[in-house]
Amino acid sequence: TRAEPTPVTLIGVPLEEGSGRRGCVMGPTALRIAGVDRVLGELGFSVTDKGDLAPKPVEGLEAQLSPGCQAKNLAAVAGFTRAIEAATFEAAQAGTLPILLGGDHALSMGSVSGMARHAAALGRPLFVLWLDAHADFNSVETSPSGNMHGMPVAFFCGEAGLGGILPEDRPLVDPRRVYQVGIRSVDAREREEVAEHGVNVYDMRALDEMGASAIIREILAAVEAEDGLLHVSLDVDFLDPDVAPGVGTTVPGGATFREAHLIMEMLCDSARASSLDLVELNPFLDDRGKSARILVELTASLFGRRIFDRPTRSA
Ligand code: 4U7
Ligand code: MN
Ligand code: MN
Ligand code: MN
Repeated sequence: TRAEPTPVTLIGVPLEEGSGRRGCVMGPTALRIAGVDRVLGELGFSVTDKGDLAPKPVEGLEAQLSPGCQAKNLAAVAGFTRAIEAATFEAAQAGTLPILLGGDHALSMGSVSGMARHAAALGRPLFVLWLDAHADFNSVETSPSGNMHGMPVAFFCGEAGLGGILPEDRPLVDPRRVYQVGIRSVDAREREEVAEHGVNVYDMRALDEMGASAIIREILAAVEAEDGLLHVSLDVDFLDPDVAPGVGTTVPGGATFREAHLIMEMLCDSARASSLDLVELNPFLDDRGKSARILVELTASLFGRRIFDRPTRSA
């Protein structure tokens, strides 16, 4: 638990061009209506809402793609990536904890890259906890869809084949510091890349066999061992579609609310989370605001709401 809580910066990202369908552009508004700023305020945090980001103008990137490679809506996603990277870096440098209100998962190209630059400035390693049904490790070469929300992990590890969006000397994330939980849909070539680069995958079977608490303890031990920063990226489809239907890429057999809730409580106890993405919420597909409300509940747990106080467990 923190003595003086770190102020929080909300950054809205009305991005849907990275996904294959419309609707994620409404995500930031739905999260605000569900009360993300209000619950954080009630928990004692000072909250600054930067409003919704506008993309920076980008030209000429398409020309760099080799034949047979695809990245749909590259200019739009690239423009957002530059704006998100800068806004996330600035919020972190100002001593606040950035929360990205998505928007599709392509936004993590920018948020994680911004946090990687912040961590590099501190001389500390950045770890990423990726809560998702998907590995999001496709490149412009391996992607079966061309949708860029399937590429962010490869991007911030420097493996997406997407040059020219951010400076070539940007700090990358070491794939061995990426921890994925809830994975249950991986493409054939993506699978090889994930293994080759040493991404740590706790798939749905691992979650069933080990339980959330053993998994999170292992991950936190790795982060603590290197005194790392920890970026948490929460894709709505990490959750089972019965729990959170407001997402375009539902995959059956996802995490329960209780598993997700426990993960957030344990992360809160560790006080390690440096930044958070809430992504892939598609309010157009949601059931009466259910998924937006669940994301806000999970955020509240990550920031200290608890059922009863208890002695702090050792990590
Ligand atoms: B999400 C997919 F082919 N792998 O690349 C792709 F199955 O951010 C899905 O995790 C990506 O929701 C899903 O298009 C991206 C597909
Ligand atoms: Mn994702
Ligand atoms: Mn996903
Ligand atoms: Mn490779």
